This record gives sequence, structure tokens and C-alpha cells, in this order.
Amino acid sequence: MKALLIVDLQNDFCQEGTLPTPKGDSIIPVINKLMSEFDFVLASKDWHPEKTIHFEKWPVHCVRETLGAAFHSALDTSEIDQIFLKGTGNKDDGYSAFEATNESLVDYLKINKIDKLYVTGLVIEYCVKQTVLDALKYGFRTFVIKEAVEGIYQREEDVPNALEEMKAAGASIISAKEILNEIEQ
Ligand code: VGL
Ligand code: ZN
Repeated sequence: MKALLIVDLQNDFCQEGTLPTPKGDSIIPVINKLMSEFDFVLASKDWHPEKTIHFEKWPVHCVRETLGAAFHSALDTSEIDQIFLKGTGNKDDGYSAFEATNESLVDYLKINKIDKLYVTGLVIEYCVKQTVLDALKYGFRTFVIKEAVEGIYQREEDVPNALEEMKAAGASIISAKEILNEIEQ
């Protein structure tokens, strides 16, 4: 089985958010188009309490139940099978979707016989990267869809470095076009 995982496509990481990715909104139509090609569509949310040590490192973002933590309104949420909430404690960062506390991502993947995980979303240097590295550690075949991930670009080289690190760990960096063609054939 194949799953599309959408990491943290929440208002605060989109262009108008408090921790914005300059081009984050541009990946949403690509993700919407990809959804119907997968057996499962999964999404993570950064879901912080109001007070957390995480906000000593970052501007306040994705406080649970606030508009900033909601999915961007352009994202088609009707296809999402399960949401994984992470960063829920007041002492953890919770970058990886595998650290979700409402539901275990690794158990969900195993129970549903998902062996291929296609990762999309925000932000590539942190949550996308940590999720991909964890997926590889657990032994899933892991793909990163290059037109469907974006970064905050604290430094220009951070995004290419993150891609390289994921690739070196065993991830396949693929194009959305390949998936759409591959499945249409
Ligand atoms: C993220 C920084 C802080 C992310 C979350 O979703 O990548 N980055 N919290
Ligand atoms: Zn966060």
C-alpha cells in the first residue's frame, strides 16, 4: 500500500503565518492533485500548547485549536484518512510525525500494510526532514515529492542541504509528474 503524508500544511507555516515558508502556498494545488492517486492520505499537525520550551526557539506558531494551527483553507481535507498531532507536550519539539501522541504513525502504517510513504508539506528543513529520516529508520520506502515540499529558508543552503541529507539516508527525491504519469499508465 502507498500513503501520501502531508506534513504540517497549517496556516502558520504558510505565507501569511507566524513562521512562514515564503513559497509554501504554491505546493497546495500539487498536493490536492496527488491525493486521489494513493491508498491512504495522512496528515500531521504541529499542535503546541500555549506554553512550551519550543517557543524559546521559535516564534509562537500552531497553538492547538487556533486559526494558525488549522490546515490552510486551500488544502482539500476531504481525502484525509487520519491526522497525527505532534509537538503536544510542553517539553518537546515534536518535529517528526512519528512523534505524534494522539495516534502512532508507525502502528498505523504497519496495521494498514503501508510500505511506501510519499512525503509532502512544510517545512522541509525541520518537520519534513525529521519525518523522512524516522520513516527510513523504521524501514519504510520513503519518497520526497520535490514540488510538494517547501522551506523557511533561514539560510539559502538549508533546503538543498536538507534534500541531500534525506537522499543520503536513503530517501528517493521524485517529481510529482513521475507519480501522476506512473499511475496513469
Ligand atoms: C516546524 C519549526 C518549528 C515544522 C515546526 O513544521 O517543520 N518547524 N515547528
Ligand atoms: Zn512547532
